Amino acid sequence: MQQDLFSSHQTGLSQMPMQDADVHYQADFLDSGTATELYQKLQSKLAWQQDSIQVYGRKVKIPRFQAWYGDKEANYQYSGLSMQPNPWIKELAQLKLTLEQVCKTKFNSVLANWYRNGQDSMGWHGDNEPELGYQPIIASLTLGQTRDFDFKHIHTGQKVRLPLQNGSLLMMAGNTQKFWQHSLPKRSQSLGGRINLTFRQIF
Ligand SMILES: O=C(O)CCC(=O)C(=O)O
Repeated sequence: MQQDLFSSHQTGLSQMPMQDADVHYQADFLDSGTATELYQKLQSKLAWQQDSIQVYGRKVKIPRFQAWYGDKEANYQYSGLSMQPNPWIKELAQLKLTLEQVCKTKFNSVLANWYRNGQDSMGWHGDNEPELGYQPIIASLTLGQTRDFDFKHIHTGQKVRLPLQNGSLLMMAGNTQKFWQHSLPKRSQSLGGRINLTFRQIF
């Protein structure tokens, strides 16, 4: 892998035609070779943990592994979990700088999600915790297996499906988290692993 891992990234985000939202997507942000290599590196290198949440009074393991990296003060509360950041590693710090230029904003943390197979998933939610601030900008990079990413408008119920492919970048901004929820549904087919990196600014 070259010195600057991401110097060859493409910039060509396209806006999705979604009302009450500001969503941009680029399928080939990283070329597939770079994305696959990065998937393998991060899968073995990140401090993955499988947390549990309370569901109807029962402790249930979430169906994916997660790791949180960022600046010291970037503590994140989410579904009753409090995540303390691991210090930046080289690959994530380089990506952060690249994505800050592309998205024209600052990020101080990244949530990494590792979906081992089609059974791993994430339920409906909005990234609207107070510490993400007003109109959060979230840069979401996919490495590995293509997975469907679903949006649902909280008032109209309208649904939009976007298959996120290896090396793709999804940027959500503006009112997206206010009016839309998103999820990564389970799949019964046998699917390979996927890592998703969501860069955020925690206030
Ligand atoms: O894996 C994905 O693309 C979804 C991640 C997500 O929704 C989140 O981290 O809030």
